[in-house]
Amino acid sequence: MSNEKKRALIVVDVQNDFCPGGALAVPGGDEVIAPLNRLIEKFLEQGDPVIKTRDWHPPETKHFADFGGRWPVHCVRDTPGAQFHSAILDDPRIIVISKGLGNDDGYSGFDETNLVFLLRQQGVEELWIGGLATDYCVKNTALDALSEGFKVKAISEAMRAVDLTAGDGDRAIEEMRRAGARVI
Ligand code: VGL
Ligand code: ZN
Repeated sequence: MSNEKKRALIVVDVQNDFCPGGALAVPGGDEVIAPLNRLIEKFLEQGDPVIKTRDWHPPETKHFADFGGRWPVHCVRDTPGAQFHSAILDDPRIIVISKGLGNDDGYSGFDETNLVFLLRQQGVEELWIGGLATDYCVKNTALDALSEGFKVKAISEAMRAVDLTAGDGDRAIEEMRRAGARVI
């Protein structure tokens, strides 16, 4: 047995609506695809779990500005905007976690999902995290992972920020680092 920690890759919300042309396009959002695809291949090759999260909202939710929230309508379940970007690798071994199913923001992949159960069941200790967007779902997923006791590697080249306020992405990375993530 090697003494390496059992690891998993979390690919956060690489969906059409967060990529250029989408309803809530993250600047350079599609640039995360190439580095994430390389990692997906590597993890699958080594038999390590790969998890994709997806924002999967109902048509009416307080998450959307129309109903009192902050965001334009995006990633409504079962619509083209909620589909994974066609260039991000697909594979039957990849586990999909849907989040944001109700009235809450549901930024974190751990929020009202079975992600923690699934990771513990597989003996995972370390999470590699990238995707969209740095300042919301990536950050909240990383912070929850740290609170749950996982080691976290935040893959900076494989994430992009909404940056509603300039510098939000950089501040999010700093926050993840301060909470104990290794930024790589
Ligand atoms: C996200 C804003 C709204 C994200 C989701 O995936 O980071 N951001 N919903
Ligand atoms: Zn959302």
